[in-house]
Amino acid sequence: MTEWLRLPALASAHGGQIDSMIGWVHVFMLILFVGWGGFYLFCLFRFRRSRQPVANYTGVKSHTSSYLEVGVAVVEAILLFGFAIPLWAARVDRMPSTSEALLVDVTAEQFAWNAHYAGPDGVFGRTDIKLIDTQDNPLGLDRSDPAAKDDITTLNQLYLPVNKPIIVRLRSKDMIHSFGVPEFRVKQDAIPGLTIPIWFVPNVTTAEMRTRMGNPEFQYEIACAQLCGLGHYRMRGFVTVLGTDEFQKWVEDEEAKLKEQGADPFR
Ligand SMILES: [Cu+2]
Repeated sequence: MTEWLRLPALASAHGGQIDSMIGWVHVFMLILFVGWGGFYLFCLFRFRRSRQPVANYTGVKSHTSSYLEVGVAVVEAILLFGFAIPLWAARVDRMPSTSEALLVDVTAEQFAWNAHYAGPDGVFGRTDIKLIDTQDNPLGLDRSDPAAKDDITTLNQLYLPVNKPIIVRLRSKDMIHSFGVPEFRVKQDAIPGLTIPIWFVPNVTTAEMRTRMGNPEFQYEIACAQLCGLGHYRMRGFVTVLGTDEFQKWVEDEEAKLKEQGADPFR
């Protein structure tokens, strides 16, 4: 229905609602544009100098324009209260429960995206600002904490299972960044000092999207959508949406890697 908008391909459960709202806003704005443009042209013609050599100090007596103004305000109120606010409320208030969703902490920094998964135990390990090492431990994860032993961290790469609610808890280490994944119709600023949760259900795997688009290189991209410094242009990450089993396999592979590293006494 909204193909005419040429929006990016859609890959999340709630995205259709956002698209239809964008579509309606465009339709109403087109009506306004044609209406106001027509009125402007009418005034240019109706009040041209040859017809109206002297200014009329009484002005317009008819109330048509007031009714039109009220009509516009009503349509805008419908857009706001009928579409925008309920949609926003559904996105923000009705978070899925943490038992049915996958929780991922995403911490933005100049100029990278750090992801942190709780691992099979479902508990996020302790992090400490003193342990932060920009190269080896950008999140300051304390591996000596038992809950942290199985935690998975990734850089600029988010792996997500398909058709499962995902809650991303967004943070920032330095300045305002913005987590934007156009195909998921998700965009949220990451603000230093705040943890902001956002949720969505990715419903098309990366592999499926590649066949659908006929582009074997296709990747979902996390674009930083706030100008955050000189390296802003290269602050991008990727999201790989995997089938449920593939995601499980990825978790197991990461766990195996962690075990191997843990066995090394020099780490
Ligand atoms: Cu940024």
